[in-house]
Amino acid sequence: MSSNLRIDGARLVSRLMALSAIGATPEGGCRRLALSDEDKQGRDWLVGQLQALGLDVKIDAIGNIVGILKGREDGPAVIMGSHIDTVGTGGRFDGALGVVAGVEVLATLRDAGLVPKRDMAVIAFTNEEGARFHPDMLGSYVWAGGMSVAAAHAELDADGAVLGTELRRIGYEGAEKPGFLPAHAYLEMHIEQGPVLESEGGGLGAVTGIQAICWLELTLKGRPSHAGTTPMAYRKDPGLAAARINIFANEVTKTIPGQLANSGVIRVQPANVNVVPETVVMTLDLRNPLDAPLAEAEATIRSFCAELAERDGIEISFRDLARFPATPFAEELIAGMEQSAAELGLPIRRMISGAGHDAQMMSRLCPTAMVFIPSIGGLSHNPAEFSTDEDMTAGANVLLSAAWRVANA
Ligand code: HGY
Ligand code: MN
Ligand code: MN
Ligand code: MN
Repeated sequence: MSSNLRIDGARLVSRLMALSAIGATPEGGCRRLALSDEDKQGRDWLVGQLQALGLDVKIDAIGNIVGILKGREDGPAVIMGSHIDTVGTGGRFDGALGVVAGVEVLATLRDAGLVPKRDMAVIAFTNEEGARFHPDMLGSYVWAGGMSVAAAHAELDADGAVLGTELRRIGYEGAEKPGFLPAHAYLEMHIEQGPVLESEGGGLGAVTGIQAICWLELTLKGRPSHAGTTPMAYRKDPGLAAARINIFANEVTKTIPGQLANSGVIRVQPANVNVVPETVVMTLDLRNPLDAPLAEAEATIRSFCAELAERDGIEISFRDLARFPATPFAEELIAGMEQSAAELGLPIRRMISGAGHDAQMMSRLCPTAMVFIPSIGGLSHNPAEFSTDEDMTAGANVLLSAAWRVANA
């Protein structure tokens, strides 16, 4: 590839904006929950883009969408990708940018008449966010063999909708077996989703790996009673216990280095102003760059809950929603991202990813790395999520260079 080949930044941005119009929210973000009608529209749009490029388009049994540019030789492919599903308060860039950047890399090679030694592909994984179905990174987890198609199809959302039924409803239960395309390497471009790059004056991130993650669902069962007549000492109040657990999980982040905790879901039943709750379902999102301190944090929180249940006379049960270890990326690919940025005269620094990504799953299969671009204001999972055209173009040029190098090595 001539060293001055570049992606078409305007085309990259216009594709991203076209996708962003699907599931656009009044606040300026996107809401395309996995397997929703908006997700289907986004999928239909993407398939149309891949077909228009003349790529070989395949869909697997969990709805992962793959566009393949044939190489000169048969064998494992260099895959680029991410996801197009969003969280409920999603932005325009999380996931979508990595998919349209992969499309842009293949379009650029096609325009230049360049045929790589190896197949190159772009993939959009199903349900990366885990906002509707669990675990997160589900499509790449199934692709990487971590979860069976049957188990994934049986997953339920909070309203009892069945993943497999939803997949068929939107017409995306494909014929291919997940993982059908052997991977030589996986490269993902993504927004940082945090403040680090921007706070250091910008530049790109050569991602060294992804922190460990543990999502727990807690069901707290107490005794519904009258909020006016029941003396405090007589109450079995799961609502109060849930608040205590949330505060305790936050306290643990002060004693265990690198520990993060979030309680994003708290559902109270019967949710009446004058009833001491009967049941509370809450979630804990626990993360740490290292596995051992995360395990320590989880154990500490579980023993706090056991004591609380005993003392307050309530039942507390746990369900795993997601549990993935800290995941280091491949040194030669991280160095490749740095080399590509240097050749393009772009500043880049190594960093860990706070967020989970499909790359966390793909690293089970093949050498994997990511390139980050700055998130303005460090915001993500927020409609105000923003990255500049310039940074998107820079990141996609690094992706082009790094992917081409590994596809021809
Ligand atoms: O939660 C995460 O880190 C990812 O956005 N699913
Ligand atoms: Mn993402
Ligand atoms: Mn996300
Ligand atoms: Mn993610």
